[in-house]
Amino acid sequence: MEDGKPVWAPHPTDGFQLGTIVDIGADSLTIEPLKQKGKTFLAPVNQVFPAEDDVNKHVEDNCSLMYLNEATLLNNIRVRYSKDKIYTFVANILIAVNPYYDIPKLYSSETIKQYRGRSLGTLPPHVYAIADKAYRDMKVLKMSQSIVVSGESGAGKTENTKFTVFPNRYLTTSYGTGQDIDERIVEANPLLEAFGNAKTVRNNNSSRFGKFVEIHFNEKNAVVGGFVSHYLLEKSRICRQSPEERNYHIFYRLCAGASEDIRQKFHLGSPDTFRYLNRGCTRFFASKDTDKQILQNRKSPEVQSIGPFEGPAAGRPRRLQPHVRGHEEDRVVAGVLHLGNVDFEEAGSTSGGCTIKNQSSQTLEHCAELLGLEEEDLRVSLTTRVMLTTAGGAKGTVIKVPLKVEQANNARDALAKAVYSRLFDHVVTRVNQCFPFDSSANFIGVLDIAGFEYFEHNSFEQFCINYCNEKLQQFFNERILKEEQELYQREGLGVNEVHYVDNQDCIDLVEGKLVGILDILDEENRLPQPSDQHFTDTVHSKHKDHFRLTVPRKSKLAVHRNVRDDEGFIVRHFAGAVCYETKNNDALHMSLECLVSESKDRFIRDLFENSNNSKDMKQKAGKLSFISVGNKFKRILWIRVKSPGMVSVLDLMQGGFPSRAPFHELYNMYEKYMPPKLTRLDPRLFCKALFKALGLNENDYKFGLTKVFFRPGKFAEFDQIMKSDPDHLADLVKKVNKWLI
Ligand code: AOV
Ligand code: MG
Repeated sequence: MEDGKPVWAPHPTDGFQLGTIVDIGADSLTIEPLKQKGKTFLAPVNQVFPAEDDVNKHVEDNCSLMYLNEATLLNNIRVRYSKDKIYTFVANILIAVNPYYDIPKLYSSETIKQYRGRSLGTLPPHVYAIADKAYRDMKVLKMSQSIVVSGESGAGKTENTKFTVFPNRYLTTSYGTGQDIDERIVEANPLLEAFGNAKTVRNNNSSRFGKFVEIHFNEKNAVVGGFVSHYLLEKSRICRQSPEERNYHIFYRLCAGASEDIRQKFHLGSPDTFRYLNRGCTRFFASKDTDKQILQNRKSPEVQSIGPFEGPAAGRPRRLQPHVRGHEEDRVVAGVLHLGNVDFEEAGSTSGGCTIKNQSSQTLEHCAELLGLEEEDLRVSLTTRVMLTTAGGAKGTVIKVPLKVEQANNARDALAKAVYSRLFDHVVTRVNQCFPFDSSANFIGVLDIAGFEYFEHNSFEQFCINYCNEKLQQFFNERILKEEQELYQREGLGVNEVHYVDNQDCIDLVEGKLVGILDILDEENRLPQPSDQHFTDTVHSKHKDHFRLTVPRKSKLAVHRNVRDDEGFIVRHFAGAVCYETKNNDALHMSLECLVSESKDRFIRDLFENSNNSKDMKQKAGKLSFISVGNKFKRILWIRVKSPGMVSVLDLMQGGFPSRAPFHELYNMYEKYMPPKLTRLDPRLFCKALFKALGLNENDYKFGLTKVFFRPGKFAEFDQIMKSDPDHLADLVKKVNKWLI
């Protein structure tokens, strides 16, 4: 970095601030901020980055920056964002910033038309450009394509997914057949969001499940169908939310939007009257995806839009029909709410067990009625646990063990989680039944999963989500690496290797054979008496000095909550360290599971019988497994700003030639400094002559077929030489002339 040249230095709230270096220490630099002359501060050397000459200029592809680093990338995105240009490329990756308002015409049908059939890079960055690229690749390569959306909660993953695949959106609008399949794919989404999205502190419409949406095309490349796979619905939310968060939207819609008739039939009251809602936030929100419809007309179409499945007219794809009778799904949702209100107290006897508190309230009765169970059976199953005993040699004697209050609470919650998650499976199955599927040749898939997350308490759910993100990061690194290498090859650079640090060790820690955390967990479950503590101990003992794994320190929290401080482990992910608790209260007792799977109610019975076995689900099961999805990814969309993921991509690119400029652009930029003799050359030769004359180090740049590629920072160095003092330039011109002769 040169004296007096502006640099980006860390700023406590803005990320980076402009300044100049006034002194250089052993491992830190003294910076004087441009805005506060005289107020110098120290910054670590590796957190100070060279700035572009004009910090108000922006580029569509970050790779055309003279200096590509975390700070210039952020600044470029910031400048663009202030002009409502929310999309930016980094080579083939698209970065999107959430504008939190509807930018006029950004997604209009005119815009959709513009992007149709146009190559990536010919129009401003847009999610439509990625969608069209996926479509054209599918057509040319005759191979299914996938788009991966990633980013932290609230980044805009789901919205961008919708702009890509859901109706009136890019793929179905551009390449639909105009039949009602397009509309059907649209109808599916609000339904999925009603059951699988919730208000969190980060996002009023946070997706609490991952999904892979496929749009299917026939031989002629027209839209013919769709399929949705889902995974990892967050179950803990069904029973409890943080004070500022809510349960799944459907609960509130039912409480507020159901007709009087239904309210009475299902014994519904306001959200405040239900334990599964009233410990979280019970307010309604007017934003477009949460409660607007309820608040506007006190009626939610979702509540009515799926009813008993009427079966297809022969051969005809089915549609999600608004229906008038049944309300099966709503009934189950109401059943879960009433189940949550069942309370236990210590039994007066010496049994050590518990009984249902406040027996005169009709909670248990309502719950049993809605779930098609006998009240007495439900009472017994919630307060006792059936065990097989081998005592006294009498094999297989069934005994009923009374549950303590805390155990009964856990059993009740486990039942609620099982019922609701089966219901969610069913909703997805129903959605899929509405899409035709026969004539598919290829598909374009969009993967929208929950981003990396950590809370005060992290359970197995966060562990799975973060593991997924770790895999995604790895896949992404490999993909970018491959694409960079392919580009270098196309341009004839003769560079084969780009070095970077990967996260394989973290992935091995999770999925390694026998010693990986997942295998250890499986093994634990096979023991006669699995225990949280034994599992935790095994994890620690198998990975004693693993860089990625540590024992949590004794925290105040642990003391306070009466949890042993070693009941868990800390994993150092690419995106940060997360402490996972290993206590497991979720197990559904066999007796409870049997009870509901033998419900008098056919709908409930089917939930427990079919949800995992339906043919469709099985056929598609491969897609639920992350790795097989990973192997199919072809096209990448990356929605992420100022995240460890983006930084890691930059790191990766720094190993190669991250800055690039087409010959003709360089020609236009520097033509005016050069003598006519040189400017008569075609742009490629012009650049060659210039570089040769400058005597640039050949390791710092490479000539491709259409562009010059620069090592990190070298583009800017070159630019500086070109724009330096007149004497130097005259000298340079002489050199060029000499070289030309
Ligand atoms: P997420 O999917 O990335 O979070 P969403 O896609 O739900 O985030 O975006 C959150 C909210 O931001 C949306 O409800 C919109 O109000 C707004 N928004 C996002 N992108 C746009 C856009 N391009 N134009 C206008 N508004 C937008 V999470 O699912 O929490 O990880 O689990
Ligand atoms: Mg989402």
